[in-house]
Amino acid sequence: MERTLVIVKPDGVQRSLVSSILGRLEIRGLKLVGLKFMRVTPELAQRHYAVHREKPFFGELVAFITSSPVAVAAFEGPNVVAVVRSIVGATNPAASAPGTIRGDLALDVLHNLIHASDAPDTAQAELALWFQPDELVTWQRDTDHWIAAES
Ligand code: D4T
Repeated sequence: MERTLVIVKPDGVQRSLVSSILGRLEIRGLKLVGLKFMRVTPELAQRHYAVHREKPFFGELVAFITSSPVAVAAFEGPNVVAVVRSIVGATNPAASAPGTIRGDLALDVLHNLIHASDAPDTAQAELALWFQPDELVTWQRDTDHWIAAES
């Protein structure tokens, strides 16, 4: 079963939107398999955003994600990477569809509330970066078979 990494960024935490944001993923039927609340070190931020190292916004991205605590979650489900990305909406909230997290709750590309892995292989690498193996919990949810045939 596929897993993905979700981070409620500092703006989501400061705006008291952690439960609203993670709740949208939970009520879709996705299964929570990891959850923690933490401050992000500059080293972790730089590793997480390494693909953006040459971009002009890299410095403010690292400063932003380290500016205040974040809530980090791992979700599991069929096609979870694509499903979560569709719930999150386009990177720039100005282009995010209404009904998506960013389309409903955000206005600015830096303050776009949430990170979600963009492909299954990046999800695996990001989960390994943000969680120790024993922080990810494999468990049987009693409602699984009511949500997806392959659960
Ligand atoms: P994340 O990685 O936060 O889930 O966002 P996306 O996957 O949707 O978008 P991304 O990797 O292209 O961008 C990472 C992060 O950088 C911020 N950003 C992006 C920014 O501040 N200015 C910009 O011009 C862009 C393109 C927003 C998300």
